[in-house]
Amino acid sequence: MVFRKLFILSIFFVSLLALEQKAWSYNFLYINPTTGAPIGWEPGTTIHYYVDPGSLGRLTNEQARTLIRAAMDIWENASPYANTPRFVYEGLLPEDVDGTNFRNYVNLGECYTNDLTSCESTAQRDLKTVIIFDQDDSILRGYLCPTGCLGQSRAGVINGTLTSPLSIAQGMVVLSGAYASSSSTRVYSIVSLMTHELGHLLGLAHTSVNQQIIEGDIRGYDRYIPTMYYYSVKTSNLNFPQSQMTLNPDDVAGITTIYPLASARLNTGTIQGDIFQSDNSAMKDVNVIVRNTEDSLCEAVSFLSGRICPHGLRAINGLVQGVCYNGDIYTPTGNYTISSLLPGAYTTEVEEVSNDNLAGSLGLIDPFILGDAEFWNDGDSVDESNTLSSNINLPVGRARDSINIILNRSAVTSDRIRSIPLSMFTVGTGTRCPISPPIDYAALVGITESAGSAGASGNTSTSSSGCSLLP
Ligand SMILES: [Ca+2]
Ligand SMILES: [Ca+2]
Ligand SMILES: [Ca+2]
Ligand SMILES: [Zn+2]
Repeated sequence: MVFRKLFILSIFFVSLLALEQKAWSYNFLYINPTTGAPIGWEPGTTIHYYVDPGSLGRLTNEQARTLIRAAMDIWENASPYANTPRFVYEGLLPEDVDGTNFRNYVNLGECYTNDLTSCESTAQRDLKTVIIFDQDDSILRGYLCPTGCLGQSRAGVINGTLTSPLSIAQGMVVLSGAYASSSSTRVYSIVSLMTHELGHLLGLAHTSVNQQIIEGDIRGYDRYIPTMYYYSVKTSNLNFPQSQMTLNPDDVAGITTIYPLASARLNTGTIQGDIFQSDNSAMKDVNVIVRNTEDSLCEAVSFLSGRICPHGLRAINGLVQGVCYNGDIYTPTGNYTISSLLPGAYTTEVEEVSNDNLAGSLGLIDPFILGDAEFWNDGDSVDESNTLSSNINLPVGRARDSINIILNRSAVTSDRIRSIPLSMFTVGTGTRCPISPPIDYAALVGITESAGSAGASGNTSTSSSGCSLLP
């Protein structure tokens, strides 16, 4: 049994960890090492973007521009509590960007406004954010991700300096023309890819909630996979009417936490705590998921333990994640903070990060969970049932602290339970995980797609390909 098609989406993951604990949730591309806040664009800023004048797969340039604009609208309207940057179209680039001239526009590494002369590309030096249509995939295949990927997106210029990064000042998105050419790629899958890549441009890293659905090939549940999930779920026939084009609560919490309006603090809450091994030492790099009990598959938000340093400790340059130091003593940390949560009753669980997938895209070295996945329970210790769960009442505007989990076993065993069975979770209204996209994007660009037209090759293979990563 082969799941439709899974493609790993690539990302350059650079993590600068935090000096002090701040309210945040989710996984972020950049974190200010001094303030501990996730790094995005300046609050209230507009992102002025330029677009490749070429075509994207079977889409004309105008169609592709219409769809990228639609994907921008999705993020701009993500949440009433978020002040997502506005995107402003500044025009076409002077030439079709392809394998011969891409270095003027495309970069592998970031640079900083304190020294723009060190930037790789002219677009970086000019602070021009660019959307590139890589019609024959020569930029992606030949430069950005030689093992293949559907897109690449990243910040190109950061305001400030390497040791004192402040905000994103320029970025790029490169989209695969081959993907958009395929007859099995529907228009809304292209919009999903665009939305995912724009999420990176805005500062979000990959997330993982409900990986059981992907790994178990649970048909009809793709509505519960967030846009920033580390795979793109290619929705190529009617078994998968829902795509990652619509944001899920995990995505919304993430963007709200990077770009909070003042109302976010008043209307949402935070759950935080520490994950420990059975000997009480810190357990980093486990996936922590909080779920609203009314609608637990949809209302699920995750964060990797150990991505933040407790107050007074500093991250080691982002290279050794989950380890903090005070200039002398190195301290592993297993803490997590998940914010921008709507009020309600929540459960918290830990699970193993999928070894082949999210772990690789986040640069994790040893993603195994010691022992089983388990729920948090009141008085969590080393010997209760892994499915024993207590509810956490999260009032509006509040934080619940010390939701600590002590793993029940201390070894990586072949029979360990990597994630909580889906049957433990409530399928609620799924209001914030809609089945149908709000807009018929094919119709928006004048393309007719019949129900069967795109499904022919949908189950022929499972293809996943990782791209090169920064540590
Ligand atoms: Ca092009
Ligand atoms: Ca427990
Ligand atoms: Ca336990
Ligand atoms: Zn990605």
